[in-house]
Amino acid sequence: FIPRTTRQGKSGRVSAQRPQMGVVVVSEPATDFEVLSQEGGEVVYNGTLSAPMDDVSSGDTVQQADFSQLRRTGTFVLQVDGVGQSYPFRISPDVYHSAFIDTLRSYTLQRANFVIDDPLTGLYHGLAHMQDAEAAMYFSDEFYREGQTLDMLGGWYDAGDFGKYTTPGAITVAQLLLAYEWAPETFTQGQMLFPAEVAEAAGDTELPDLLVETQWKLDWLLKMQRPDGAVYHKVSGAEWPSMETRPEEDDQTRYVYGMSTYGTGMFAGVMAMAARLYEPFDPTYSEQLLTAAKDAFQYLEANPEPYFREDENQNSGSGPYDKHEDAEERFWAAAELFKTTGDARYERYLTEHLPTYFSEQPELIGWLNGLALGHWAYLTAEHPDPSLREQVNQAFLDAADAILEQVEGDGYNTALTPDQYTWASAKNTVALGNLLLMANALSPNEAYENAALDQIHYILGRNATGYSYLSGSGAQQVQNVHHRTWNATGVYIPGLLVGGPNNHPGGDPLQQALIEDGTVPPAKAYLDELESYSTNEYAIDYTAPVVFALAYFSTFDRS
Ligand code: 9MR
Repeated sequence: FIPRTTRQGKSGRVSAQRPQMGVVVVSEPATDFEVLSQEGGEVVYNGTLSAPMDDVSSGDTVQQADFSQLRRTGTFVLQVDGVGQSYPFRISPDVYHSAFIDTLRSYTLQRANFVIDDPLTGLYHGLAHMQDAEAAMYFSDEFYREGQTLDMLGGWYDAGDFGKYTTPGAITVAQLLLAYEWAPETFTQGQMLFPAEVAEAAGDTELPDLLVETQWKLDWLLKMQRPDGAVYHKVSGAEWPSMETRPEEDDQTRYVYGMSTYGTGMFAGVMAMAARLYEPFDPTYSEQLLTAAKDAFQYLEANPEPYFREDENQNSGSGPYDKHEDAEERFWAAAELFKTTGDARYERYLTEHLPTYFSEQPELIGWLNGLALGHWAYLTAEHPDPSLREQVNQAFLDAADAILEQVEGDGYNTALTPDQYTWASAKNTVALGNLLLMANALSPNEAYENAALDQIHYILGRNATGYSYLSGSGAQQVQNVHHRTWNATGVYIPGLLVGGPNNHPGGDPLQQALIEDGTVPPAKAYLDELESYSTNEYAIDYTAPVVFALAYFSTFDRS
């Protein structure tokens, strides 16, 4: 029995068009359902269940309970005689508010090289990884020799590990900035309830909190750029610290690892975007960001072949994030620079070097693919070529229609096909939903919007395991997240999206054992266990699309 969370309209009222729906897992078909107020058990709604359907990804037979007509706020339970009662769920205009703020705050709590002393969660750790001030080159290139040290202080830790990586960093900041660009009024000063150290460091800036926080990562990314414009891939230790290691205790040498052209493209994309958005607050900083973007792009222009790291095999204490092609990221870089500067030479680069990518269907935004961001930048640039714009528009809508078809045919209305329960499936679900929100902006269609909201319902618990994959939200919350700081301090950290079900866990032995005999369906291939890093780790790029979606769906008290 999985209750569906409820969305409120932008007006702050529950909108009549937004379906509220629970999913009932059945062994014997049932016909009717009731919604009861939690206090007092008063029946507030009676309805008829949809016909049973077999859900392929979960192996469940499910029926849906639509109670869109229920117009009351409060806390309720859904009941089906002979089947049981759901978890209590709330219908209220501010139902996503705390999840939204938690996801924003999660970035502050991931800061590296910073004292974290957070009165809200109780999380505390001292200054850590200060050896990043002298991160050692792992290899020699034409600029630095092996062992030479560079200042790489700053940024966020990537995940449950302490590595700092360019590509998930860039794609994360880009999605946060996109959320800001869509609805700047959603992001205010004071909303992130910064711990005192963060507020103090921010000083008397006019920036909304979100841009204070993204600047923390942007500043680090700037340090990752080589003198010739290319961008190094990561900074990390050469060994994985144990899960009991507090950040302050991890005193191993930290290294700078080799550059990639796909990362250089992502860097150019996010810097060009940031240059545009910081401009009204800080023109000098904006200029610095734009120069960095142009330098990175110039490197790509001069180096047309994809390139991925001279030290590719060095992943013994950090993630590979390997991608050996870079066309999508080149597209994003050029399109974003075209949008920010209006300079036609960037559009010319696209038509000369990447002509087929205008009509290529975008994939979900993630470190593996930046094309959707490039498409979006081109679609929203001031003077794109009308026929190329139409190609991009059509490709975007075709991708959205395919996603919508999957969502509508799925027992739990997820965007994932049965073979898409892979690493980071929970992130992928929401990111697919976000493509629908973007499509809705191009060609308004309520079905797109509702299907995007379905993905938020999915991660918050209306799914085949019943877990909310977002820590701190939902009825059955993840408890044993693969996160060193959480585990070593024992402090529950809200706002972290875990990977979710994963039917292709690679080397994760726990998860491998779970799926080995083939009886666990893909949508249930999940373990809420500390060691299950392929299903239960969090990463900054997992939560990023959730911020975008929650910014879209939340209305909160701005008074
Ligand atoms: O999110 C990443 C996923 O897409 C990859 O398939 C996986 C294996 O390479 O790595 C995931 O990222 C991890 C990274 O490599 C290291 N930090 C933790 C990340 C989340 O598990």
